[in-house]
This record gives sequence, structure tokens and C-alpha cells, in this order.
Amino acid sequence: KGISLFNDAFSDKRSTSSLGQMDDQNDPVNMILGLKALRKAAHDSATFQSGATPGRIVIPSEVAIRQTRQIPFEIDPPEHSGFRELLNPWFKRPLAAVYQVKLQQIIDQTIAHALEKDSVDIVAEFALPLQSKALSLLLNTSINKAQTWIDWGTHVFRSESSNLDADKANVLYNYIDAEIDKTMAKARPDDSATEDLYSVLLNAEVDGKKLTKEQVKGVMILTFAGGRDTVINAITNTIAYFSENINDLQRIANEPDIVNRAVEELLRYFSPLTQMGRVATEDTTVCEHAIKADSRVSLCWASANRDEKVFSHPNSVDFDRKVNPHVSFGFSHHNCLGATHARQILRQLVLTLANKVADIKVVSADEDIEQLGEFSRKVGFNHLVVSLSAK
Ligand code: HEM
Ligand code: EMZ
Repeated sequence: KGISLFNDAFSDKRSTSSLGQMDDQNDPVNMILGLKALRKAAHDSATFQSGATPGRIVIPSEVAIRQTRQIPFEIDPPEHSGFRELLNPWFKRPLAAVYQVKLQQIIDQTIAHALEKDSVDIVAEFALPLQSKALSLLLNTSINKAQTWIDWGTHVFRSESSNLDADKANVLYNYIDAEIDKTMAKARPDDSATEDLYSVLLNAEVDGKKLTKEQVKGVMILTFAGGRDTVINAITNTIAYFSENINDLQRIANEPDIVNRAVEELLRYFSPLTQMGRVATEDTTVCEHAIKADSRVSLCWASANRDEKVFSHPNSVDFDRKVNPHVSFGFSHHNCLGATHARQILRQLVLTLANKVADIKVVSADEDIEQLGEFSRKVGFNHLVVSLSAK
């Protein structure tokens, strides 16, 4: 088996040390590799903060290309909780039946289109349009806007030429500024059914104060950036997995009740987001290793998800795994706000593939390998051309 394999890039290191090291733009990172230590650090936001200079907790650091603080991602408790309470109900909307019906239409069209063609690039012609169209549901805005987002490509801050593309980032920032201004200029009807995320945020108060334009922009940048390549990788990797394990897809057709467990296991195995940083607020330790004040650590979700102390046979995909405390969506205060949406996409996608697709043949693949110091990790694909056949 080839393209469905996602090796554990951190296993050798984890067997001898609880921390890995990498440099990133002269701002080194101590990577926390074990699940238990990761959870402890994620929970301790006073010592390991998210609210550092905007962009610094992201790896690669986005300090050079972003001044706007992403909300609630780059804010620590206690301020974090007011923003989280505002956003939680909105981001739970994917649980509503009407939302799922609309999502199903998008998924059905995406699969029908792929079945019509001799071959499709799952990244550019399947996962990216699906992610962008589904995002219009999350924002509760017109699906016609999705084409603009599709034209931006798979990542809003990275391009083929650069890992940190300032021009590309500015396209997103200017777009969001313009959308905010348009929303403010509109006289809004008093009808909650027509509200989109921009208008909800512009009308909202947190701790008795209206959000500033800059804060609304911070939420919107995060919504566009955080749920983009993660979702695209999750979708593409899922198709890659089933291309070499078609019996597992047939099993889901026969036993649809296992779909949630299957999706969680695939998310554990792929870990679509490798790691996220924190900045130490004081001299401290992680697993008895010294960590200097104002230095970076990372919560390495991808490593923790293969921790042999927690997961038996961590490197196999096992849809029968009953206890699966994976951290693909993070852990503690900042756990992924988009998880309800992402899970809903993946569950409906896998069920629909299981019902409609008989086989997935890979035509060509180009793997996306992250180079993180001494670690090379496959996180997804630059392209994955496949040919789907109908049931
Ligand atoms: C936070 C992963 C999809 C929005 C996180 C975190 C992880 C993560 C690991 C925790 C970051 C931290 O602790 O610093 C993923 C994965 C996804 C996904 C693997 C897809 C499979 C999405 C989507 C959206 C989204 C679709 C929204 C459009 C957010 C937000 C936060 C977050 C807003 C910050 C929450 C907070 O700070 O309270 N995500 N994410 N994510 N994610 Fe996702
Ligand atoms: C940031 C991050 C959020 C960052 C939870 O993850 O996702 C990354 O893809 C973005 O580049 O800016 O939004």
C-alpha cells in the first residue's frame, strides 16, 4: 500500500524523548510529543499562552504577514470565554436538519460531477469546491460567493512559490474588509433567517461591548483560514484511504451506523493539522525539560494521536476502535469551533461515497510533505487524480 499510508513521523523521537525540536524563522519550537503532556500544557493557558503577538503561535509563524489577532484563537482565558460563548451557537448550526439537507445537495453535486468525468483531481476539483461551498452554509451567505474563494486556491496564506505569501494574505484581508463595509452599509431587515456571520458579529456584544471592525475581521480571517487546508486534507486523505481500502467503504454501506466512529478514526490517523504553538509566559518545564520564558512550544496533535501509551496498534486504521481520545481538533479551551461543521461534511461525504461509489482508481498523486526540522510528515496531497466508478 502506498498513498493511503500516513507514517508516524515522530515515533523514533518519541521513543527516546518527550520533546522534539525544530527551528522556524529563527524562533525555535519545542514540540510536545506525548498525549498526556500535551493535554497538560493545552490546559495551562496561563503558562502556555495563545495570546502572544498575532501569528506567533502558528507554525510556520505568520508574524511577518499578519497583524490582525485571530479571535477566539489568539486570546486566552478569561477573555476567551465571552467570544467563545458568542460563537458557539452559530458554529453548532450544522446539527440542524435544514443545514444537513443543503450540505447533502452540495455533496451529491460534487460526487455526481466526479463520476461524470474520466478522472478528477480530488484536491482542486473536489475537496476545494466542496469546502468552499460548504463554508457558505457556515457563514449563512450566498453559495455564489464560493467561486471567489475557490479561485484563491487551497491555502489563503501559502502558495506554490511561498510558505508565507503576503500578497495572497492581502487578498483575503481586503476581501474581508470589503465584506464588513458592505454589511455595515446595508439596512438590515429584522429577520434572523437572512443574517450572515458578518451581521451577527457586527451586531453582537461581548462583555457588554460591541465588537470592533478589527475584532470582526479577526474572527473572519480565522474562519476562512482555519477551516480551509484542514478540511481539504481531511477530504482528500479520506478518498486516498478508500482508494486502497475499498472494502472499508463497502462496510460502511452495509453498516452505516459505524460512520461516526470511522470518521473519528480517519481524523486520528490523518491529523489534518500537525501542531499548534503556544508561548511560555515564564521559565517553566515540560516533562522535566526546561522551557525558557517567551520561547515557543507546540502541541503536536499528530504525534499525540499515535502515542502508543494511549492507542493500541496506533498506526493502523481501525473502525472498531471503541475508545478514541484523539486530539485532531485540539484539546481544552481552544478545541476546534469548526469541528461540528467539519465532522458533518466528513460523515455525509463518507456515507454518500459508500452508497454511490463502487471503486476509486488512483491515476496520479503528489504528496504534500511538511518539513519540520528533522521530521518529514505527510499531511495531504498537492494533487490526487482519481477515477471514480459508480455503483
Ligand atoms: C481550533 C483543527 C476545521 C475553526 C482548532 C484547533 C485544532 C483544529 C487542532 C485547536 C488550535 C489550538 O488549540 O490552538 C481542525 C481540523 C479541522 C478543522 C483538523 C478539519 C478537519 C475547522 C473549520 C473551522 C475551524 C471548518 C471553521 C470554519 C476553528 C476555530 C478554532 C479552531 C475558530 C479556534 C477555537 C478557539 O480558539 O476557541 N482547529 N480544524 N476549524 N478551529 Fe479548527
Ligand atoms: C490559523 C490556523 C488556525 C492560521 C486552528 O488553526 O490555521 C492555519 O491554517 C492558518 O494559517 O492563520 O488560522
